[in-house]
Amino acid sequence: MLRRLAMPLVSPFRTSLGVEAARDVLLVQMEGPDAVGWGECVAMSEPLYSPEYVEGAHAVIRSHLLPRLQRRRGQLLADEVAPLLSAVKGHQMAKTALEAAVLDADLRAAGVSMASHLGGVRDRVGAGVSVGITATIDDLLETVAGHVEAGYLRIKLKVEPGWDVEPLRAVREHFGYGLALQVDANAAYTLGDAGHLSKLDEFELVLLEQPLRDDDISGHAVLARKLRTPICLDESITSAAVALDAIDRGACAIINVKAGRVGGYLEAKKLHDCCFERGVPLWCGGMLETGIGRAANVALASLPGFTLPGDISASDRYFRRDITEPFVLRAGHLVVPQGPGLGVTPDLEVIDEVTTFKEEIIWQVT
Ligand code: SMG
Ligand code: MG
Repeated sequence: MLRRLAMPLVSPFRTSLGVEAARDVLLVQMEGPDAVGWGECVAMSEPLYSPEYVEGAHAVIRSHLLPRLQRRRGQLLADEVAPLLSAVKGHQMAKTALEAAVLDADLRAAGVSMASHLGGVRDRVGAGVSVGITATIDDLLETVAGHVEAGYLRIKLKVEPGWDVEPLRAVREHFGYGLALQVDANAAYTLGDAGHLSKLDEFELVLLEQPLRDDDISGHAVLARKLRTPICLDESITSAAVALDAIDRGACAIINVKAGRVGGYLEAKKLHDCCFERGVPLWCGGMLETGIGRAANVALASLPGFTLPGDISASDRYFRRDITEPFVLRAGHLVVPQGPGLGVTPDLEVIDEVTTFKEEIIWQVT
């Protein structure tokens, strides 16, 4: 079954791309032979972060992806999903949701947690928080203070031209240099801004995330040589192979890993393994996930190469009421679920309350 949910956010989230006031979530609920599996599609409502968007993901799943899985006879295994879907170009987030649902169903039936299946080595993961662009510097300082008090291990500020040096100076003056601080531009700058971006070096940031356009790997390599601040790529990294190419070309020193952006948790694991081997630090990105996507991210972040705190905040950072048991911040960490599959239980009553659309798709296993 495909479901669309409308989840109000506790406060609007502004980035260089626009403002999100509610999360329009697409969920895949797959009835496996022995268990129900869940997958969350992380596409946003508009195609601004990436070319994918919720309506489009829904359409491509219904018309092009599910039929390719349904043609396969017998019980479908999670590692067959990506090869079966590979003829369809792009649509990584839609593909990821399907693979995640199949994987969750398989693992729940087998009694194995997603973390142990992927090769997790930690029972809790460090939590960072992403702070949107605020109306004033005072609002920003107040927001950051709340997150620091809550115990988040690092703060990420969204930046854009006109909202970078000044807010960073204010945060450093107020909280000092002991605070782990990084910024994310969501591709809002050009190489012509290199001189301006080098002013960020004095703030001793952990990293500068995706300053330039998604398709500009060579531009990032040029910029990286001009800055002291390490460059981290997000939007540009669409597969393990692209990640290796970007690293080899000196375009980034750190990678933000999002399964939805690379086409699945299994591809994300592959990306992890290559980067871990090369000693490239990783952290797990976020797309304002509900408990379902968050559980999968927490499992992924428990792999050994995830050495920096991720954008995996507690559920209450975004939602007053989550659709699974909430993830709670404990001494700056989230506990990795150990139960079968995602290890969290989707609350059908709550899910039904926020569901705006349901589409039953008959799964013909012959
Ligand atoms: O889940 O905490 C989260 C969101 C983290 O900032 C975050 N995500 O570019 O990394 C990113 C953004 C993408 C979503 S907002 C457009
Ligand atoms: Mg980002």
